[in-house]
Amino acid sequence: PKNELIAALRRDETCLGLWVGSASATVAEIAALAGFDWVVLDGEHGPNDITSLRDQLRVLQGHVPVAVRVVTGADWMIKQVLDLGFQTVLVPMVETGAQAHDLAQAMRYAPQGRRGVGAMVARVSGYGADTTYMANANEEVALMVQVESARAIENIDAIANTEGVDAVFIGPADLATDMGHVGGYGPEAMHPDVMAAMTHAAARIRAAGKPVGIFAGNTDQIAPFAALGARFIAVGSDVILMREAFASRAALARAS
Ligand code: 3PY
Repeated sequence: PKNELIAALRRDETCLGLWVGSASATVAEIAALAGFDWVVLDGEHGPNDITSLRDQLRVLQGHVPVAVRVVTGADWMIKQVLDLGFQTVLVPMVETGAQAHDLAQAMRYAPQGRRGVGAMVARVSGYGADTTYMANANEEVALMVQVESARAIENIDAIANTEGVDAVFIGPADLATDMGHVGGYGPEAMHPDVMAAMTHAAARIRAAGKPVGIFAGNTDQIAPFAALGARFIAVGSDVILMREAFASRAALARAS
């Protein structure tokens, strides 16, 4: 199938998404129906394994485009999520062009890369029912790399211009923390030094012709982060939203 998410980003459309880190298929199912343009399943910080990712993908597919954030860009991990049927893979903590190039190779079959063959018996091909899968896979998978350290910002041109990198995602929390503004989901991410680094990175990513992604840790950050030129914007996280809703209901009930 066509990767509708990367196609929309290449048309420069704004795509608003939800971060799902609870590793719960029920939460994923609720997210599927909530009206977002995409959902990302967080395998880096959420307590996911390959079977929890599969179960969440099953309830999301057909409703909303899904991306997965892997723990690291190791070949075996990328292979497993692609064989499950994820098309868009977000890899955290990418700091150099060489790393980005290596990840691009892991995502695609030869001659563009070195992805292992096995998808023809995996979920992504209907367990072999879709014999056309391999012919189109290299065009329909999308690699998003996350830049979230001062070193990554220094190397932004090399990373963004790497062939096979389809989008670059700025991680404000990690970037702010790496720059000495620890935490990163609140005002730390809006510190002028962090904003300057993100403004520079976003401009360079767009100059390379690649879509810019970003995570807004709270609603105050959505507009300023969009103004950087970001189009792939996570506007909330299931865990944070549930905590806020639970705490506010408990407080309201006590006050009633
Ligand atoms: C960051 O903000 O550092 C992220 O990786 C998204 O939560």
